[in-house]
Amino acid sequence: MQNLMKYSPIFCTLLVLSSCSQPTETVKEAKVADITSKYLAEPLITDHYTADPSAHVFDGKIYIYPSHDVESDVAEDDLGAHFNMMDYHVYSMDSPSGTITDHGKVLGVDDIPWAKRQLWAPDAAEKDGKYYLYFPAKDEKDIFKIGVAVGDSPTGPFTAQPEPIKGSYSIDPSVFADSDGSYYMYFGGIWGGQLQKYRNNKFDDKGAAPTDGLPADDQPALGPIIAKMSGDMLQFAETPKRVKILDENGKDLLNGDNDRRFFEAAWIHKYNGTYYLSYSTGDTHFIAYATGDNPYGPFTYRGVVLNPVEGWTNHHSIVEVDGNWFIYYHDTELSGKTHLRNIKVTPLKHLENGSIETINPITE
Ligand code: FUB
Repeated sequence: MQNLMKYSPIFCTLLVLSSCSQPTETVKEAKVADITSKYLAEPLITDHYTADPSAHVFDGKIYIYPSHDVESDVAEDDLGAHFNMMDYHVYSMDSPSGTITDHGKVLGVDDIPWAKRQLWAPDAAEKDGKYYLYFPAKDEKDIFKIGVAVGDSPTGPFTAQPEPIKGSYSIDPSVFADSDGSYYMYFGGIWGGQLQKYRNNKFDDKGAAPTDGLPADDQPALGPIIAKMSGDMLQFAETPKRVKILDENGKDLLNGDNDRRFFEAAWIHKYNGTYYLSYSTGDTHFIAYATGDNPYGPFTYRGVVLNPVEGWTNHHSIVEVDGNWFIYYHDTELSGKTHLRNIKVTPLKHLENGSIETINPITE
């Protein structure tokens, strides 16, 4: 039996922040590193809890689309019910070591006709001057679906479509803009993210425990799901497919290979023509990566991008800014509670042989 302590707090509370205020526009100094700290980087935002940062450069500026963590009265469970987020803020930075601006609340659960609760990790994309905010949320039946909201600016406001994306399920959408003008959504997460309840895009609920429905340990692990986006960015243009992640011998990573198999938080970036799929291994807390020669894969496991952070979850994005690469990620430095996280940024290095240098978020 795997460890069922997903989303349980690991560290005691060090500091309690107010998470209810709704600033209109606030500006904070961002600190990329502090040599007196045991952490590689410092929290970018200190007046809200933020997590799962999806960073993009739109029109020369960095925009960050994170989850907005809050304390609520929902009891903690192994499916992450206490990750009870209710809205999204958008942030921007001129450079990864510059100041960060909070553009305020851009979408709330009450603005989404089909969503009941739990606005988890979002992402955004730009096409032809329109901006698309993609987000997972639970519907009336407590089933995660993925929605989209549209705006005229990277900072919104965003208007949600009346229904979730047809054929969408599970969590952690990330939308990759390929150099040929195609857009692909990657999504999925196991345990609380419900991916194990689906086979071939069909809901097949095998039970309520986080691991019910997972393949046996000697069977291929579940992978993230990919679908090309329609021209209007509002629907899938094709039937979603499972992405395969292979080991060094060309065999599927197995479900029991917890240090390397996919759990949640898929992200794609392209470097020197190679597609890099990075993802969280969940219960073993790594951000791992695998490479392939096209968006659909298969991808071959290559190693670890980011070692475990403080807190249970590990979730990131990788972005190129003026020819340099950065990873945005989170930990629980401010709160000590795994569901009240804070986002950070640090440089990421591609090595000459195509691998990525492993980053240690805790330096002692
Ligand atoms: O923020 C809620 C969930 O925690 C995300 O969707 C997962 O990726 C994990 O970071």
